[in-house]
Amino acid sequence: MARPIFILLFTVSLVPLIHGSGQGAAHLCRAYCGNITVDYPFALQSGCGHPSYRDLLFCFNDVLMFHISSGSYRVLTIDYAYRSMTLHDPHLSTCDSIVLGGRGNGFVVEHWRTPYLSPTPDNVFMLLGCSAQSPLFQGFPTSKHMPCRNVSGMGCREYYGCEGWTSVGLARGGLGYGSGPPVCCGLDFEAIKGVNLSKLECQGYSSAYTLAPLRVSGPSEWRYGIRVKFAVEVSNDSFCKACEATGGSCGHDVERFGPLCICGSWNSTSNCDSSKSKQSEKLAVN
Ligand SMILES: *[C@@H]1O[C@H](CO)[C@@H](O)[C@H](O)[C@H]1NC(C)=O
Ligand SMILES: *[C@@H]1O[C@H](CO)[C@@H](O)[C@H](O)[C@H]1NC(C)=O
Ligand SMILES: *[C@@H]1O[C@H](CO)[C@@H](O)[C@H](O)[C@H]1NC(C)=O
Ligand SMILES: *[C@@H]1O[C@H](CO)[C@@H](O)[C@H](O)[C@H]1NC(C)=O
Ligand SMILES: CC(=O)N[C@H]1CO[C@H](CO)[C@@H](O)[C@@H]1O
Repeated sequence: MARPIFILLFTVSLVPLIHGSGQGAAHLCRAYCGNITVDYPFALQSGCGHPSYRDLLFCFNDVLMFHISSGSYRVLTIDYAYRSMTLHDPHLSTCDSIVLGGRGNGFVVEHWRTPYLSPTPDNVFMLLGCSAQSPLFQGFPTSKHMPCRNVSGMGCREYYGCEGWTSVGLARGGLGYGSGPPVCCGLDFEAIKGVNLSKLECQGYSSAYTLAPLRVSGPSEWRYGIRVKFAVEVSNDSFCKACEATGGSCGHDVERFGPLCICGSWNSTSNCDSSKSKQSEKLAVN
């Protein structure tokens, strides 16, 4: 007689348990934009992902956009294993097309985000048409001691060989050997900490990266775009691992930015197996 009632009670109390600790919440924060997967530490939803990447990515008509203080960039790829992403700025100069006139975004990250987001050390920024008064050249009395250099085997000497120079009225080759500042100055991001074209008094820029250890022969084969690395604190990664292991999705408190494990119908500050409501559900089952 008591048996059917017991089974009924057992089943009813088991439902929220399966829902809470099952796979239901695990991918609650995962999203897709076009063919790009947006997952921890990134998110498209408020409260999801790591707080350092909040208000960073937006999806418009299946196009994933990356927004920082210098502007918006299209996200081409996100590599979660190597913690890097590649970005595209339509006004960035390539080998075929040199864009002057200061319309490019450059690359300036909000100060609070810099520990978590910066261009990779093997990404070369080539600043184009900078004035002699540019802060870049201050403190370098002769053109022999410019801060400009090659990065990962990519530099201006090769870039001067590009087809694009002819369309801006500058002859290919032989640029940068005059008395004034060079027309192109290659740098890694660490050297300048920000590519602000108006502050640096430059007319344009290019950015290229190689996918090491591949060696490419010339500037027509470099990949143009900005390669950015992202890093989250290791300590918070363990919080996230514990959260995901219990079926949750990693997020944060939208007001205080502390870590939060999103467990479906409720949130936990540790993981989805450790809340009072959860414990009471377990007691009910027993
Ligand atoms: C994603 O789509 C773009 C075009 O929309 C394509 O160029 C790219 O190769 C695709 N990437 C993957 C991983 O399918
Ligand atoms: C859980 O956290 C997310 C993100 O902060 C929030 O949007 C949601 O309302 C919270 N849910 C509950 C039940 O508190
Ligand atoms: C770039 O520099 C200019 C001039 O110093 C400044 O007004 C502007 O806010 C800077 N832009 C960014 C994105 O930091
Ligand atoms: C690097 O810079 C030097 C001197 O400007 C140049 O001769 C060389 O071709 C550049 N490229 C590489 C790949 O080293
Ligand atoms: C930036 C951030 O979210 N830091 C948090 C990492 O996790 C610890 C606790 O595990 C928090 O105290 C930090 O605020």
